[in-house]
Amino acid sequence: MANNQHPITKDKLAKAFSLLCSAKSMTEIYEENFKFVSKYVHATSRGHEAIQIAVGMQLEAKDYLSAYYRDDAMLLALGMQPYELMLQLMAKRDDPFSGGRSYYCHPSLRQDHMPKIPHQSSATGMQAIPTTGIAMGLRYKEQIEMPHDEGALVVCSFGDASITEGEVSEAFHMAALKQLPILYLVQDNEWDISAHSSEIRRGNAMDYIKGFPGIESITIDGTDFEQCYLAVQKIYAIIRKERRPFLLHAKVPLLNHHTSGVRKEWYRDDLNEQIKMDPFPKMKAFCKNSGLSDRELEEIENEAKKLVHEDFEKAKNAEDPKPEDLYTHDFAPTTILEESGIRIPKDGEEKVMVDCALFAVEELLRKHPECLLYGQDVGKRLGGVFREAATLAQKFGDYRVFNTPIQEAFIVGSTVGMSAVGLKPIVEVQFADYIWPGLNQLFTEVARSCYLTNGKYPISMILRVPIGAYGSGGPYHSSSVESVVCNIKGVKVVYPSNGADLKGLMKAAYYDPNPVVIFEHKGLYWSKVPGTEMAKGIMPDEEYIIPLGKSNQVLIANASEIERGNALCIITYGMGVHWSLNAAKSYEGQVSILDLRTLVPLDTEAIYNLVKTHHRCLIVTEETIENSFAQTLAGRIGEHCFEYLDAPVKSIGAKNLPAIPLNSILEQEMVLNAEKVGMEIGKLLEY
Ligand SMILES: Cc1ncc(C[n+]2csc(CCOP(=O)(O)OP(=O)(O)O)c2C)c(N)n1
Ligand SMILES: [Mg+2]
Repeated sequence: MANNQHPITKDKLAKAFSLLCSAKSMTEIYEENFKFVSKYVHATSRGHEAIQIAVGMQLEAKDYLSAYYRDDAMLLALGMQPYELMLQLMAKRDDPFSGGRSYYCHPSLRQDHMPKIPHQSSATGMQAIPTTGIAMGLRYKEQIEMPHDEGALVVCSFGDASITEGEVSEAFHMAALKQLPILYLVQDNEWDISAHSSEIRRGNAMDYIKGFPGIESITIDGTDFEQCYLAVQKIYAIIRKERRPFLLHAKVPLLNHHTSGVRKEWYRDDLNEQIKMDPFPKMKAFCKNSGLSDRELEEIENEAKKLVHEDFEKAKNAEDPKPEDLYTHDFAPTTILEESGIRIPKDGEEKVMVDCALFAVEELLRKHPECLLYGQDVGKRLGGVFREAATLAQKFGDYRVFNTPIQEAFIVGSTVGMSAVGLKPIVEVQFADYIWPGLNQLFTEVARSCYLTNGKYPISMILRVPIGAYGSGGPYHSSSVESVVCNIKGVKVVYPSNGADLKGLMKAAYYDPNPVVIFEHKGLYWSKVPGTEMAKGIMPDEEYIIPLGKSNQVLIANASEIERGNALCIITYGMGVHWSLNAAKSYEGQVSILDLRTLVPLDTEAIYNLVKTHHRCLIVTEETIENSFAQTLAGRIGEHCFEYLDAPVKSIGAKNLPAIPLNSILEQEMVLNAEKVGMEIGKLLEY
């Protein structure tokens, strides 16, 4: 019974009851106005309110939350107003989360006096990794004694069916391994959409979590507010103090539709049973037992209803986004706009490309405690399978430079959380061939965060990706993947051809507030491939920085050849630069070469200017050519420079086959080389 000695004081209980009434009224008003509100899909908390309110009410401003699409009662408990939630329901301009870009109850919050909510997608279970990344970031700050909020915790909320997503296990694994201050709240209503738990799982979250020693778990009746509140209170206290993970399994009924678009009558036979578990009458009874009178409760209920009705009308009349609102916050603005520092210092040392990257990272780590590096095998003594991070763990410690398990999704997606707490992670997937398990996180969580939070949560991270074919790497250590990555809007993509550029671009990527993928060609790392000596050279100084999106002309044809129409320009990047430079030796003075260095954003100005003066253009890529970045570029050049062209824009790359074979004869047949590029130059000059 709640009295003023009880942890749930009468005031708190009245507040909780009021929140439940608001959430319930919201479901009801949405139902009454179904035709109007179902223009945009929504789901509501009906049946889940008690646990959500218990979790939301006890969060503090220093905490972090990932709430899922059914958590509207939890958002009310944080202090959000029905009106604010309804602005998102109707996708209005002032929707505080996304400005009308995302669905109902897809929150993101960054206000001093409230818990913080970074972006999370609508993809079930995918929030587990970013949210666990927040907890990892909080822990890191504590470990290296950066300024931090003592005892801050993280809550990751999801439904029972979403935890069967594979990526959730990566998050649990890391939370258990690193003992992170996070609560996983699983709201178990026994339903996926229409698939009942009896059809799609053997055990529940409690069984599953046993596979992750170090995560304590309890199961509760998620409709009993008192039980929920006390359990959450206890768990929060432990997490705040002991810094370790928990899973709370709350059993709840789903009393409303799955979503506005998938109606419960279509597939459910358990509604009469489930209604008996309704938390509303239970909460009311608890309130009465605790000394709230019928009149008080009625007043609270009426008050909540009134507010919800007023807010609904107000939200209906709120302004819609304007067409021009579409274009804001795709990227956060960067301050790095000019090349600066010294590219070739007088007393500089010659370094291979891989060491230029290593020094760049070392300089960043030395300067910025918020910089850290993790990925497979980058820590301890090895320092990366290419030794691209050699010595860094010894120099900066295992908290800052560490090995992860083989979990590309976690490596990539955790940066969302790291960035949300003010860190700047540099992470790595071991080979481009293995980027695929991380691409879901890159696309769904990382790339869209800035845009879908209306600029509140840009993700500052670097993803280093060793790439490229180089001496019989075979089908799983040779692939090129840049076209796929360039297609993910919201990510910048860098692909340098030499060490000086890699160092300067790594710095710009670090200071860029957006996610940057850096492709680093394995064949250029040590200039071991004949003809790639230009990839090594004098290493630039510490201040050297190259803005993203600026290409570099690495070969200039003779003005007289250009004037006579005897020249062409090559647009290329990565290994293509080296093939082209070597091929151009047979056409002295006739070839200009533009090294793009950055693929997104693209230096279109330099490209078009060069094409307009040369009238012939060859695009060289290592990728298979069909549907590639290179072909798109050729199309763009055709569109913008048509009147200036004396020949079709030609793009060349690898043969269109699914994989680069192991056998060196087959590999050479498939991939370009200087000779093949030379032949194309000849043909294009003669055109
Ligand atoms: C990756 C992904 N696959 C499928 C969906 C479609 N989907 C939306 S909700 C849902 C069911 C999730 O059930 P659960 O996690 O138990 O949450 P509940 O809706 O029951 O609260 C599915 C399959 C999705 N959003 N994301
Ligand atoms: Mg469910």
